[in-house]
Amino acid sequence: MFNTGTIYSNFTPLVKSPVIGYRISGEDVLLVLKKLTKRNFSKDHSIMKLVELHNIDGTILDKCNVVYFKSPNSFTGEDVCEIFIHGSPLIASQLEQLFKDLNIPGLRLAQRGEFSLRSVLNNKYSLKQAKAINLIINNESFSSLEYDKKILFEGDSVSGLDPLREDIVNLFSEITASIDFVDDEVFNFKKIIKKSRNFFNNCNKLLLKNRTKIEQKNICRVMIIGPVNVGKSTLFNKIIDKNRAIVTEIKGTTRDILSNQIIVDGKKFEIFDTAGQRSKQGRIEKFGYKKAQKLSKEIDHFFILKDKKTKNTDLNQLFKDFDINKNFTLIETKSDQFSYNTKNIKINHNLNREDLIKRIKLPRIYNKYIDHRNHKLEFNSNEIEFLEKILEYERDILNEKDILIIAQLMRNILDDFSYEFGYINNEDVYDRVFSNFCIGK
Ligand SMILES: Nc1nc2c(ncn2[C@@H]2O[C@H](COP(=O)(O)OP(=O)(O)OP(=O)(O)O)[C@@H](O)[C@H]2O)c(=O)[nH]1
Ligand SMILES: [Mg+2]
Repeated sequence: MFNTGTIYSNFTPLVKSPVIGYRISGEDVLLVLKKLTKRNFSKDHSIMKLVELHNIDGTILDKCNVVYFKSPNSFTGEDVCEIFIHGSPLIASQLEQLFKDLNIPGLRLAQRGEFSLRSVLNNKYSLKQAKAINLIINNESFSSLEYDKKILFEGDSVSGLDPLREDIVNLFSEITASIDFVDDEVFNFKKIIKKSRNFFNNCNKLLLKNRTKIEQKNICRVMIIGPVNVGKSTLFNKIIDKNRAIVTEIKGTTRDILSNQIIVDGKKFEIFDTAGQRSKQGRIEKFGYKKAQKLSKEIDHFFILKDKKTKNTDLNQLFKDFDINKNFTLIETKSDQFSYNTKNIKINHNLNREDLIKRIKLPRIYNKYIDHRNHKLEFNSNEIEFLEKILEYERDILNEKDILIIAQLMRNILDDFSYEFGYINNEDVYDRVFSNFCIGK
């Protein structure tokens, strides 16, 4: 599984950007640095240094920041260096060519995940923590992100699977011990089945509770609706901070639904701009309006926009057309042009984005619909899959009459846990089996 050699790879995408990062790990890091920079880094560990990188012919490849981490105080536990070249994919390709031209035996491009693998093999991280790093990068929801960060920073013991692993080690120890040493076989068998049933019941309960939590959405969907020309698209563009929707003085400018995801104060929203309501809609406009109506069932909150020209009949029509309960805010637009004497929220296109978002109370709307306090997770999605796999043993074990077969199935579960956590528990089991014995037995 473990391939030797000093490995290198970019750790940022190879696209035009302010910087591109390369990481090198292995015993020849100092040698590589010496050849690249003509300096000895052995005393300069964990310090960012601005240096020149030299090509083989002595010309300068780049002038950039380099940091060297001395083993074992690095991500992989080996000597590591990170090079932050200017963010040109061309310089990156020159650097990769240079790595080859250095002719250092064993210096090679890293395989996928090889840095993390080395960090696990060198006991810098547990397998679970290494997996958590990957999940953190790929997480789509804040609740999962918080859970995976906890595993990474605090270790395996915070995983919801850890107590279950304990249970299964105990159960397996008890079964193995009882096979050889218990006198009342029937009583013993019943006791083991009862404990197994409790174990699976607990797994089922946890699965049910956490699966729905993971599936619970964490995006707040907000739809902007209103009569034509009131300034819906203007508000939409301001909220999403882009000029996505066309804004003109022509009534019926927006015809299709537009949507955009944004994060405000760490809260995720999907904002929808819609075709305006009016009695004489064009064919395409009508089509778009219908699409918005259909989607309204899935919307958390509506911003209903009106201006001085909006009639009550227009508003009533909107309430008829869309699936709205009490989940709306009435907003009066163009307050620079019209004066209102109502208590409704008033906006105009001269407000800056920050003030606008405050005025329409976007973060508060999120809290109302998405209660993120309830989102504390005990498992991540991988662990939920694992739990489902474990539950496939339930029927076989609870229906089995032969204690030896039950023991074997328990052994399989234990192996699955070992695989999940990245270690084999033989010692754990032996310790418990024998510590449960009476002296002399
Ligand atoms: N004075 C003033 N004009 C505004 C304001 N907001 C929008 N407008 C103007 O009103 C017109 C319509 O704006 P839009 O944002 O396209 O309105 P809409 O509701 O999306 O219109 P439809 O897509 O046709 O339904 C444009 O000419 C805007 O420049 C505002 O706050 N003040
Ligand atoms: Mg519009």
